Amino acid sequence: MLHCHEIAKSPDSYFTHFMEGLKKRNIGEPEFHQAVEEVAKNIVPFIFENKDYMEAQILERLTEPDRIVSFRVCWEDDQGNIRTNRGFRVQFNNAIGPYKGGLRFHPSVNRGILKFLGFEQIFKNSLTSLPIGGGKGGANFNPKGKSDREIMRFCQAFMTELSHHIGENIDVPAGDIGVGAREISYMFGKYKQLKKEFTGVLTGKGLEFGGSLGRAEATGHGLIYFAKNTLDKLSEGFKEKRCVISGSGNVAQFAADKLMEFGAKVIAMSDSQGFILDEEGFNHEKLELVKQAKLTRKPLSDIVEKIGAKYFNGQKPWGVPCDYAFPCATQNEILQKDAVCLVDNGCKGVFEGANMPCNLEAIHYLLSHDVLFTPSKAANAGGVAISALEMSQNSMRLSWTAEEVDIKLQEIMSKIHAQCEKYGADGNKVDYVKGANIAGFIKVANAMLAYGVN
Ligand code: NDP
Ligand code: 2IT
Repeated sequence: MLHCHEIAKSPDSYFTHFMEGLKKRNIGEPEFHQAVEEVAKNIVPFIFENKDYMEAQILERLTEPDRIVSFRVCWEDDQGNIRTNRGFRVQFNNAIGPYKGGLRFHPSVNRGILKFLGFEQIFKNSLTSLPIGGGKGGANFNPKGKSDREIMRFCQAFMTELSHHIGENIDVPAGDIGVGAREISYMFGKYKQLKKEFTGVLTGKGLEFGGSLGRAEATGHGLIYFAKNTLDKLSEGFKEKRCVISGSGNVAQFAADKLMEFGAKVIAMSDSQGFILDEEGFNHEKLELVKQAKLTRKPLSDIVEKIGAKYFNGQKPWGVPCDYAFPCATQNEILQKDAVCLVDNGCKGVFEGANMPCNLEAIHYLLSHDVLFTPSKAANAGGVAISALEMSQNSMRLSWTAEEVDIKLQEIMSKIHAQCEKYGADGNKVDYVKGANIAGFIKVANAMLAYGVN
């Protein structure tokens, strides 16, 4: 094995050697390779100028999770059949606080996807300036088509095992795809019963039992506050701007809500089956129909007539001419060909609400065509930030008003923007990818340096 000073001749050779090693050690995990590559492109040149980080092997240590637990989740469906799923928790890094990150229930969930999400979460959580480390978990369980009782039994079985690994000062999960307030409630109830304690072990809880006002809205609203910060800098605004959103779940709904409040025209939303195009623009009544459909896990095609819009089955919305695009569904939903479509149709900004919705080629294409681009670890950090504030409120045993939380959310998103400006300054522009990666890295890396070798 080559030692770091032997391969440290140039950032390029270090990067190539580092990525080769990472891919060899993490076979069959393309999403994890992608997330690390995006970060390493910025961090390798940075650690060349800041050799303490290189000598302490911080990048190598940061890309190896502290631990991963994988477990069987066994439950009974309504017909009395025994069903088995696989659950995970990736505890990636707790240098600056307890592991923190969502739980995803989706049939695609596997170890590599949760490692990419947990890795991203380290940097995102650091950017919030709050004391939270990085983690992620979930199961390859498909909530679609399941009865409420089946969802309950699955959540309880999942928590029965997960409860051994989490705690308010150890690891505090929350929601993600397929996990909202209902699932968090079932899991919280089970944890409370098993441990005989009432502690803030999950966030995104119901308001009656320790949830924070504004948490449900936080990711989507935070995304639009962040986008507004970037547009303010360019003396641009949202008024009458054509906005296309992918997804129609938690993040997408509240992104749409805030965009409408800022006077933008939300003309498209999507789900895993297709997209709705409404040239008039969504209003609150139409958005309410989307919320109700998604609460009962129905496809958008069911409500398209009521909304009075066009429906495009099996298609993504990136061919719709727009000013700004907000991918808020899932990873790798904007590939290079989609980026080409967006640019050809006049799109001037892409703001990531989902985690890693643009692949590396798409990001490169957008940036080289002068499209404003903000990466998820900065732009969607509002959700986990308010989760951290839910933890604070639980510790203090009090709750803040919706207005107080909203003001804090705006301040946090502005501070993240300022950190991106500081570390991503590029002439009179800002490289938000570089800024978010370096700012997120420094705090975690300094904590790791302070701890010595462990
Ligand atoms: P939800 O489950 O509430 O909604 C997900 C939406 O995305 C649904 O409309 C769903 O379609 C669609 N979708 C999911 N998977 C796919 C897929 N493989 N292909 C196409 N469409 C898909 O999840 P959230 O809104 O919570 O999460 C959306 C994204 O935001 C994820 O990337 C998540 O990691 C990220 N995120 C979430 C945060 C949160 O606080 N919830 C915080 C930060 C990031 P359908 O309705 O048909 O299933
Ligand atoms: O990706 C994310 O930041 C989340 N799913 C939210 C995590 C959290 O702990 O609130």
